[in-house]
Amino acid sequence: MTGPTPDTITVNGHRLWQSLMDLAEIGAYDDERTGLRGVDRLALTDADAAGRRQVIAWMEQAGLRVRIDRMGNIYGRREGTDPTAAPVLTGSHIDSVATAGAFDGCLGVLGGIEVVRILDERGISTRRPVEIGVFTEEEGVRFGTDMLGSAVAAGRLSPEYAHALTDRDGRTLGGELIRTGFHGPADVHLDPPYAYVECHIEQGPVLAENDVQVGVVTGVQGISWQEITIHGRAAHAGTTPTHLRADAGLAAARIGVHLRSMVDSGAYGELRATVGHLAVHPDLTNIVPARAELTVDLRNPDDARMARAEEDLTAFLRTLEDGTPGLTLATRRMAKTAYIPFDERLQKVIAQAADDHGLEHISLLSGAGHDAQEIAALCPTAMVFVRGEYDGISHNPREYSTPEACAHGVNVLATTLLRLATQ
Ligand code: HGY
Ligand code: MN
Ligand code: MN
Ligand code: MN
Repeated sequence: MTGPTPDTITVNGHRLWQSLMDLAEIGAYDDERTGLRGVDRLALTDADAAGRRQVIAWMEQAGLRVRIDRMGNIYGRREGTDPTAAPVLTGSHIDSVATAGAFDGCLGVLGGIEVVRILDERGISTRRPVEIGVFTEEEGVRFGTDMLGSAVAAGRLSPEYAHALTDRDGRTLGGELIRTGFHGPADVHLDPPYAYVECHIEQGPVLAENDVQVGVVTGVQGISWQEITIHGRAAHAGTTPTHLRADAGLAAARIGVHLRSMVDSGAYGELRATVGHLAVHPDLTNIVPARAELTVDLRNPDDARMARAEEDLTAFLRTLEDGTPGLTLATRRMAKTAYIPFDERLQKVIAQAADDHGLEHISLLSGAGHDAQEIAALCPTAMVFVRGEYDGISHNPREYSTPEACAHGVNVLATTLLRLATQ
């Protein structure tokens, strides 16, 4: 049957948009260079804490019962008629990178709250409870491991490991949870939900290229993060002959070039490699760098090819070290996740909801990491992608989805959650 059925529900797109804009003002900054307004709300900073308090207020206004666990994960719960039934879970994250837009993660959290508001306004009760999760440190850019809160909730990482992680100023995540008041009492291990569906911006160009409004996500590619520290020898840039140098800066540059040659070789399938952080010390024009630090972000939908890329990079680092007297390299594993396929039955429920809303949709793999890839260890999991403008740029103040695109995605989420919660 095509076309709207009674459980094809639509949300209040204007109210959703307003809450997205209001939340984006918390941690907002003006980018002088571009004149754009960005968001800087790193996990467990004062801005993130203020954003969390705002989301909790909206959850409580929507009648949700709120709990906070030892990782600072926030859950808002709308009871069902059968309190013994496992809940349908939705949600995402509101922590951001330092140069963010208004939508990454926030759309999934505020979209979930909007779904609950509509269920109440329409007087719809569901057998299953509906819960909205707000997961801590999804971005991983402050404490170095991404999808951290959801990985602990799903039992892949321990709270002790997470609490001990430090930011670049040496502050621990555990200490920041206490300082901001988000070291909650609730059990950090999530009871397996009935299903988890997350709505998120695509953060890429595929939906727009195919001129469709909604993406049914088939899975998330694997992620490998490591930090490399290179120790060389400081030396005068003018007086030191090249053959006497142990140049840490040069070694870092060679690693970046080698990563690109690995990608271009095609030997690692659809490998993507990024050196996002690079610092040399003492970072002065006329001194050969004594030390360099860089991060390597690898992505690959094929776990075997990812493993081979990591091994070959390690071998290259050894060659670099052996080939330069006085140079030593140390690596630190920051994050590692495998390719995660999403639940096919849930993907069909999402696709049917999109059809019932008359929305064109395609299936696609997620290039970005998401909390859903962690929660998938607990229950059937899938995602709804929302189209982005400007080639889907993200992790940038230019990140933008139209009010209509956001409403389309959350309407599909709402109808999907309602259908699952009445099963
Ligand atoms: O890194 C990622 O893919 C995600 O945005 N945390
Ligand atoms: Mn995100
Ligand atoms: Mn992100
Ligand atoms: Mn993500």
